[in-house]
Amino acid sequence: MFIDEVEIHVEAGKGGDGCVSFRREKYVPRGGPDGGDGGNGGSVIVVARQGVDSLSALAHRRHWKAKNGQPGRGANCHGASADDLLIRVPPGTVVMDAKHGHVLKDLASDGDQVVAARGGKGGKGNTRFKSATNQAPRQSTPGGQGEARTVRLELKVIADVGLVGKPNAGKSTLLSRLSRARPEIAAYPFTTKHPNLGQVQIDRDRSFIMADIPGLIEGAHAGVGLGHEFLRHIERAGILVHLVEPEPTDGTEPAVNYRAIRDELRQHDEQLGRRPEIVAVTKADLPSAEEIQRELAEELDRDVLLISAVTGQGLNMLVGAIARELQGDEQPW
Ligand SMILES: Nc1nc2c(ncn2[C@@H]2O[C@H](COP(=O)(O)OP(=O)(O)OP(=O)(O)O)[C@@H](O)[C@H]2O)c(=O)[nH]1
Ligand SMILES: [Mg+2]
Repeated sequence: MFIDEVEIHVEAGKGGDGCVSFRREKYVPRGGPDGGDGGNGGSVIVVARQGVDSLSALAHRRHWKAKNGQPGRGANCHGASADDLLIRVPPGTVVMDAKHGHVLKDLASDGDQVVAARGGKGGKGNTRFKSATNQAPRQSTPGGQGEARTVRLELKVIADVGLVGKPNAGKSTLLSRLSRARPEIAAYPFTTKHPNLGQVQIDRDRSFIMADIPGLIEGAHAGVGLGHEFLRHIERAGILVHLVEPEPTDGTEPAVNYRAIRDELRQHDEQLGRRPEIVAVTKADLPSAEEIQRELAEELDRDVLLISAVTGQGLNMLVGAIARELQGDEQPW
């Protein structure tokens, strides 16, 4: 399952208590204080790591507790500090305080991290309280409490380009052809149940992230089908690529399908309706594809590409058009 929102409870470790102890050795009468300090409690740290691709692993475990620091001991032994507990999340995860709603940190890139709960400091042993006037202190301090809080993690899928279209339009096939992503592909609608991301190379130094979301159907903005939950992922995409199937198996008209998706996008979010859009008729290898493309271009009075993820036809043009749009180049293609 692709999980993009979770709430977890994090609890840092308590600091170890300081120790009260006195040196007791043969031939050393009234040895001084030798109680060591407690170790620090472990903190809970949320860290963004490339390669972690969803919050799924966190959905199964609500409580995350770091270990306590060890208490100090005699002979001036300090207690060991506990290791920090690392919670690995994908880059693009926003860490929030669930109770107060404020953002602790937006972990945008690989390696970004935030202390979600700070470990308690170790207490001081009685050695620390030794002074000229008090040679045999019986004082020590307890270890500090670790912080605890509920944090909310939200993964913002950051895609440059969002693929939209009816179920079965060929979105996943296109993504698999253009990137190394391997989404499930099948000859029936609603194959894709969660967003897939892939990195598409334009040339040696330039690339963009493309998101494939579940197919949209009428009523998607109101929660029908699967795509609605994921429309918010493409809210952040700069460009939409709208795929239109030339020969829908349900016998519907390509142009009608195109309009239906446009309506869903607009009704979900007015902004989304105004996003730059590249339209492409898919499955160019099918006999009717070329004619459908011509008709659609005429009807919409705009450019419509013709592509086939199977034969590769038109894919360079599509990537070129996306690249130009990403650069903000108004040049017509
Ligand atoms: N002939 C032909 N078939 C294609 C092409 N692209 C995709 N298909 C087929 O169309 C069917 C649907 O493809 P998918 O990529 O799963 O479609 P989708 O848009 O991701 O569908 P959902 O995930 O269900 O919304 C599969 O049987 C593909 O093999 C193409 O360029 N030519
Ligand atoms: Mg799919």
